[in-house]
Amino acid sequence: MSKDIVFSGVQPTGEIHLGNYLGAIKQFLNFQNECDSIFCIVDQHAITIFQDPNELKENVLSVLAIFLASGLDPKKCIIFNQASVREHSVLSWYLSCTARVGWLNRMTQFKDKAGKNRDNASLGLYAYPVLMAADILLYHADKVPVGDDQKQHLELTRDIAHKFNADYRHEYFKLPDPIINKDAPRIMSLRDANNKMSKSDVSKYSRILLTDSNDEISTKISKAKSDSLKMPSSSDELSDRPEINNLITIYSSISNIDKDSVINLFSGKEISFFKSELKDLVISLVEPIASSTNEIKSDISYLKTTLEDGAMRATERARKTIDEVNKLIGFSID
Ligand code: AQP
Repeated sequence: MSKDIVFSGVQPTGEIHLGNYLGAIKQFLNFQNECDSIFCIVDQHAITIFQDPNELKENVLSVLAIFLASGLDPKKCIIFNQASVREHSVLSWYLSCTARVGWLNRMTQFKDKAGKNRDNASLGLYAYPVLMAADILLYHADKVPVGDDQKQHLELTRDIAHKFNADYRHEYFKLPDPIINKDAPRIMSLRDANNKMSKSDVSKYSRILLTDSNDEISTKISKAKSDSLKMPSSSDELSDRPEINNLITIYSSISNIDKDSVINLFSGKEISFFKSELKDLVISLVEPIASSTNEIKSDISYLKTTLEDGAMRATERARKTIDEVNKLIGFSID
C-alpha cells in the first residue's frame, strides 16, 4: 500500500519560535519516518506582507537551517522553497476561480492580520488561503500537520477541492485532513495568554526562539506572565489561569508527559520552582537545535544544494498535477 502524503509549510517571516516547533515542526519529525513527506518554506506567503528582499533570502536559509537542525532529513522528505516551484502560483490562480469570495470573507486570520485598515491590506493577504490550498492540493496531500490557527484554512482547502471536483465532474483532488498536535494545538504568548505566540509580536519576551541562548531562555521564562497562586492541583483550576495553563502545556509538550501528570508532579509547589524546571527543560530542547543551526547556517553551499534538490523533486510532482488539471479544465488541446 502506498504511504500517505504529508504536506506542510512554514513562513520565512522572522525567527522560528517554540510555537512553530511544538505546533508544526515536531510533528514533521514523526511524519518524515512514516509518510511520503513534503515540507515547504513558503516564501510566497511571506510577501503578502512586505519583506525586505535581503532579509527574505536570509530568512529562507535560516528556516531551512532550523529544519535541518531540528532533525528533518532531506533523504527522508522533500524540503524546498515555494517560489522555486512555479506550479504553486499556477494552481493558485486556477483555484482562485473555484473559491468563492464569501468563503474568503469568513477567514479570521485575514481579519486579524489586516486589522482595521483592511482597504490597505494586499490582495495577496486576502487570497493567501487559496495559495495555501494550492500548496496542499498540488501534491495530493492526505495529511497536513499544522497549528490550530490554520484549521480554518484547511477547511477552506477541503471546500475548494470539493467544488473543483464537482465543477469538473471528476474526483480529482483528495480532501486533506488537518493534523493538529493535541498536546500543543496553540502555544500562547508568554506576555499575554490571550494571543498566540507569534513571530510578529512586538515584544521579544512573548516568544522563545529556537536560536535563543540559554540566558535568553531563562530571562524569558522568568519574565513570563503568571499569577501569585501556587501550582494547581487539578486541571479544573486551569480555566481561570491561562498563563499557567500555557506554561504547563509547553512543559507537557516538550517532555511528552500528559498535562494531568505534569499537574500532579508540581501540585501545590511554588510557581518559581516550576519555572526553574521549565527553563531546564526548554534549554534541553533548544540548546542543541540552536548550536546545530549556527553550524549548518555557515555551510551556504549545503543549504543551496538542499533547496535545489528539493525543488527538483517537488517540481516533478507538481508538473504532473498541473498537466492533469490543464486537461480537466480544458486548457490542453490534444
Ligand atoms: N503559537 C503557535 N502554536 C502552535 N502552532 C503554531 N504555529 C504558528 N504559531 C503557533 C504553526 O506553525 C506553522 C508555521 O507557521 P507560519 O510560519 O506559517 O505562520 P504563522 O501561523 O503566521 O506563524 P507566526 O509565527 O504566528 O507568524 P506571524 O507573526 O507572521 O503571524 C503553522 O502550522 C502554524 O499553525
